[in-house]
Amino acid sequence: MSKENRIHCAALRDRVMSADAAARLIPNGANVGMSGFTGAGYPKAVPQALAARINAANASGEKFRIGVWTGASTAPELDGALAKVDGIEMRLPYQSDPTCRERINDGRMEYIDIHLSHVAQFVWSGFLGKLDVAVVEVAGILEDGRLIPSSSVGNNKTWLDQADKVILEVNSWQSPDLEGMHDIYYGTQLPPNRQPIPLVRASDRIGEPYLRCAADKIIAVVETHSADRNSAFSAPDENSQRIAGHILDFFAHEVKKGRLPANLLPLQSGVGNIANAVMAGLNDGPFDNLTAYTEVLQDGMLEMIKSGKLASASATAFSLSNEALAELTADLGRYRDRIVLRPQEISNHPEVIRRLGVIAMNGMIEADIYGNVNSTHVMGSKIMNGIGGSGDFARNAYLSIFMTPSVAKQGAVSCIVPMVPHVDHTEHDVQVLVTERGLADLRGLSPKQRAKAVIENCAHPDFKPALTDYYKRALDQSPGRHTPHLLGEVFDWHLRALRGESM
Ligand code: 0RQ
Repeated sequence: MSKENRIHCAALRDRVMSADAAARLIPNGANVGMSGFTGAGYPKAVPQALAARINAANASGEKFRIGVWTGASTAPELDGALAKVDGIEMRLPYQSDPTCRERINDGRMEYIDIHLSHVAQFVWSGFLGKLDVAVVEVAGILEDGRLIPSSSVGNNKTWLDQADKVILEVNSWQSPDLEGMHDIYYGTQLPPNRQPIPLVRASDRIGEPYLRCAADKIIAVVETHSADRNSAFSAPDENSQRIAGHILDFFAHEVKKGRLPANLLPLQSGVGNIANAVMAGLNDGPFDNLTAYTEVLQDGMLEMIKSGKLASASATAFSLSNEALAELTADLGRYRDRIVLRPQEISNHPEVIRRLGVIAMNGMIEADIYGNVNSTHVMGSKIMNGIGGSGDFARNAYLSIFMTPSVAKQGAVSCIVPMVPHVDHTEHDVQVLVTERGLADLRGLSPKQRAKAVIENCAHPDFKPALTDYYKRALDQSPGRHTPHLLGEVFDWHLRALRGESM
């Protein structure tokens, strides 16, 4: 496929129109399934044209709002543009946009924050209502109408299948060499007809490289040439490096004990700078011939493929800096053999994650002394991003690791607390907690043993006395001594932090 001519299907060439014309085909109140996952492969023109249309409707006193469903987070041109004009009635399943966050926390936008692996089956089963329109970015259209996916797959297969009408954005900025990198599996079914997913190695290809869409549903094709969000990563800071160091030491210990093979197990890594620092640590570390079964492929993993440390990586999306993207594009032919992009119902599938024995590593907002983790709600009520894929992986992984600096907000807030005010990952799903202070291996420990390990290994020295004091008093006064708590004061911990009081 050439860089310029991306639409090879004659029937669809007739449906090429402007983004404004395509946006006019989306009715008020529609549920719209958009492509996009961690700032990659989202539609760039139609959402902005729609936002302009909504803005005009707002000015004339007409209320125009839609439901926005995606793979995961997108970018200012989609989430930002639509949120700014108050155009989103309901958002799901994950966002990380500052304007969306503000609207959700102000109570002006509804948000359903769900496991990313659940979205497809929720839509197939109709739990989320009817999907009216799909707006999906692709890298090209073949003569027979099959679609070359772009830099993310996310829920695109489901959107194209379930929506009544489809708008395609054909983005010539996406490399034509992406063709062949994707693996779209069409074998998933709802119970009771479900069959095993035949994926036994992280790098297996079990589907086909193209997305299918019935041509008669495609109501518009919009040509674009626009870059993905591509945000820069900061160089690993001291805390991230320390966290990475603890994790690497732990892996070495587990290999020595015979609990992990010498090339570890397929790695899953969340987004952000700590995750990237862990990858940088692994790149310089002693483990070779590694594999990844993850949802997002960041700079760190690309670097590991380049260096030869990572033999293969399976994901549903890229999330790269401009420099890493240039590196990928320059050598896509070579990277294509080592990278597979899949629908998120497969990249995050519990069956596959459990079979492969994935090592899951995700960030968190805070953990409590018993190992429950809050990944989403600051002060228990304000959404940050969402659970994303962290639950899909943590619950089903062979080894489930959560990491954070021991303090947030310039040291004012402890990320280790007596009881988390919102639980995303329960004590039963959290096996290892890591801060720059150290690592607590919670496997095989009772609640009281866990509390000691977490306070001792993970808490910041400024907060250790208060946590120890709480735990001791709880042990003495709690109505039950299995997981001791002082319920009357447990949330005062957060309220005191909010009031800026010392602990
Ligand atoms: O806010 O920038 O306003 O100061 O939370 O914190 O330290 O920059 O960490 O970028 O790694 O994000 C859990 C949010 C961590 C992320 C979370 C404040 C802190 C800052 C961000 P400011 P950092 P990170 C793969 C898997 C859920 C989804 C997931 C996340 C902001 O990892 O969204 O894992 N995870 N998906 O100041 C108050 C605390 C705080 C706190 C941090 N204890 N109290 N504020 N912050 N700790 C990806 C997908 O699924 C798509």
